[in-house]
Amino acid sequence: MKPYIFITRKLPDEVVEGLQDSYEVSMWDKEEMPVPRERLLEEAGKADALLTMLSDRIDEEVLEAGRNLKVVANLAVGYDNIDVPAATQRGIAVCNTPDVLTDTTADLTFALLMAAARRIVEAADYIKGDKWKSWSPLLLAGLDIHHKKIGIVGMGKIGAAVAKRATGFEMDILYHNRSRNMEMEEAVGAQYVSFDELITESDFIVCMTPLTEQTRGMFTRDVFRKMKKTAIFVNAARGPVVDEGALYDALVEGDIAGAGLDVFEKEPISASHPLLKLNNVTAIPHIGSSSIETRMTMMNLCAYNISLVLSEKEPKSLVNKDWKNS
Ligand code: 8YV
Repeated sequence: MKPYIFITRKLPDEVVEGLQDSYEVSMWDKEEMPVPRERLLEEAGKADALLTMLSDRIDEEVLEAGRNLKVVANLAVGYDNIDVPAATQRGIAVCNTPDVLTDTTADLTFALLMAAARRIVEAADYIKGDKWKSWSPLLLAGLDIHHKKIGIVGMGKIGAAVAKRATGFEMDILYHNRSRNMEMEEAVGAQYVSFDELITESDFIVCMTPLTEQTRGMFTRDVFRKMKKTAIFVNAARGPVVDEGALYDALVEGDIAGAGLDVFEKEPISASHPLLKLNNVTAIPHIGSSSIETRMTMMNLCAYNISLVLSEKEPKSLVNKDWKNS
């Protein structure tokens, strides 16, 4: 009998076909997301490998159900949806997709910053909505980006790639991180500062931090109040790092000028979400790594990691280095 792989979302045929020679593969191919809990538990009970999405909660219950489970390959660099210690305890490898999405996500983050600053979405709606009848000097005037101060919270690989892009706009770069990244400081001339200094001094505050118990809810109303009134807040990391109610109030009451958001507290959000009612919010549906090239590479990397673990080889990108020692 071939080992069994369950994939929690429909993937392109070319990715799945590559697995079908050696494995039995099935997929959740419905619109509904995430996979209903009962089905996920049932599949985990049969599977040797799971190929999962950020929207799947892979907690202790799922891992416990996975009697034959050897690997969970998450289609993301982040893995805050997976109980990694519980997987390690059970000798299950957790794999992610680092590096391959760094530049794509940094491109999108910068695009979001630019769109929010220069009101690109509002301007596009204006012209398509047939409102361009006249002209005034301040028609759809936005904020400059070049020579301004960008503050990056979370200086991992994607944060560093955003900083690199900021040098092209001759921006001053501040950053805050758990630890200093001297190599990056030298490469782009970034300055390490406290979180307080970053939020008070920056014109653009870009959140690139992973979601952890330390970062959950770190952007509070108090934090937004300390920002410049002309500041733009960009979040392309994780929604729950921000208190969304506080962000809404900050935008409505003018604590900050605008926000560019790729991520939300609870995804997907509907059009009735309060933040989507605001003109000073540029919102997109969690597409940071979504270029065709990068998403294909990410899917193939997940498939490759699964095939490596199932043939008792070391996976290419492993989160829990100690998975075999449990
Ligand atoms: C996801 C992301 O890959 O990699 C991450 O951590 O947030 C995105 O790139 C994407 O949302 C699919 O789950």
